[in-house]
Amino acid sequence: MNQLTEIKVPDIGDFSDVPIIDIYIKPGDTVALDDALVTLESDKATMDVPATAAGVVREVLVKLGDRVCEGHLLVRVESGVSAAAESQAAVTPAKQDAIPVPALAVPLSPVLPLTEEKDTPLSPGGKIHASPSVRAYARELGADLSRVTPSGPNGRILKEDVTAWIKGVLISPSVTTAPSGSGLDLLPWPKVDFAKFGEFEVRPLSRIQKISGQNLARNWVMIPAVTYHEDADITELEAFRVQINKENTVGAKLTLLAFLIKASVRALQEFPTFNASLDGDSLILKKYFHIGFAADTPNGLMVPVIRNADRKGIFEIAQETGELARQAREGLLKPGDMQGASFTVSSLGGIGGTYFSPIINAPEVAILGVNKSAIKPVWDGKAFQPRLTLPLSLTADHRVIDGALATRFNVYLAQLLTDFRRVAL
Ligand code: CAO
Repeated sequence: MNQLTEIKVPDIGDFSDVPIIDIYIKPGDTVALDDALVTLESDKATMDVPATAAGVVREVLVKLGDRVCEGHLLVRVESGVSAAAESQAAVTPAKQDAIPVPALAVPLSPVLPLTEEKDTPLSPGGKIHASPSVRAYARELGADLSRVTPSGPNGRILKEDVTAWIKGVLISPSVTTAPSGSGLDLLPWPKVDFAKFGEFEVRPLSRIQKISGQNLARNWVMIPAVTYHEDADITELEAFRVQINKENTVGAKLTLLAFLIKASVRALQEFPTFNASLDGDSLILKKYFHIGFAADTPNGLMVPVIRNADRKGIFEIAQETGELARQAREGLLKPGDMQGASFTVSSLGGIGGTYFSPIINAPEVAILGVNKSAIKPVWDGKAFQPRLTLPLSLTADHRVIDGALATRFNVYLAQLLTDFRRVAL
């Protein structure tokens, strides 16, 4: 049976009255679930609005340049008229509808094949049409806008054009000026006919996996990051945590994560360069302490943020992490819940592991990874003592934080966790 679905601007966090800078569909087009319909652009980010239903576009109720807010009607889509669209809708889990639109748009343009002419500016001396946020993005990636092919209206360069250009540079050996063998002349991604080797199934990545994958890949490639390890003796802290949880039967359960966030804030106050972002030749030192924490969800990794963690007690932080982790698992987080972090804690302690190398969440400059605590023999000068030992893995951006500073931070953090009274000093 045919059904007409109205697709509106979803929750877009703190943004309102944002212009539509691109429209990808027209009446009669067939769209699949999650296809980008329009792009909105605030002064901070571009956002794609995805199709929440598959089918045929019946009406497009906006035009380029219109300014919209949450709830603004964009498109009417009729489902059940296209076999292709129907089958797509059938295989895509309805849960996807509940996933909030990410703060950063998914690049939509295909990777531009680089040709020899790409070395010649596309607009030599000419005017480049790009918004301030696209210019900032290009600056951050080192992209020369005069070489980027615009795909927006009136020759406007969109964020995805910059991404596509950078991707093209990365995959094209012909444009690198580095000598062969320097490590930058990358081979193309291997294409394998898996059927030749056995049975397999194809499972599309979730929307969150696709978005976080792009962010992780950029951060991995662009940040010269080093991971530093330290062991913290948390024997007393764990005994304290267990005792408090026994005494407290009504409030939120205290997990180690809440103590880690509180101790991290104290360490950030002591070492302000860890609570910073690089901006060209300057360092932005933040006076606020918003701490992101990685949450494992069925749809992929999400990083909700505890705001002003310096002004919150351990119980409040524990209650908030529990609530935000629940919302993350149920796909209920809003974009605003995941924005503005100044430092991130990624705790795998409930699962296990010894050490790992977390990837920095740009534009932050450091991230703390934590694995499972274990009793280890520690020499006290006379004998080995069984001590509960927590493995810490701090990844830091070497452009901002060198090894000596990172190790000082780790040692300090371990001291705080060993004797939590120090947090109050
Ligand atoms: N060592 C030993 N035990 C630990 C521990 C640690 N470091 N951290 C947590 N635990 C224990 C908890 O005490 C709890 O035990 P009890 O049920 O007996 O009290 C159990 O492990 C489960 O804890 P939890 O993981 O549910 O709770 P949390 O507050 O520690 O973590 C959250 C919450 C959201 C961080 C976690 O559920 C999660 O999603 N972790 C994965 C994060 C991730 O994927 N990181 C990798 C990102 S890629 O860089």
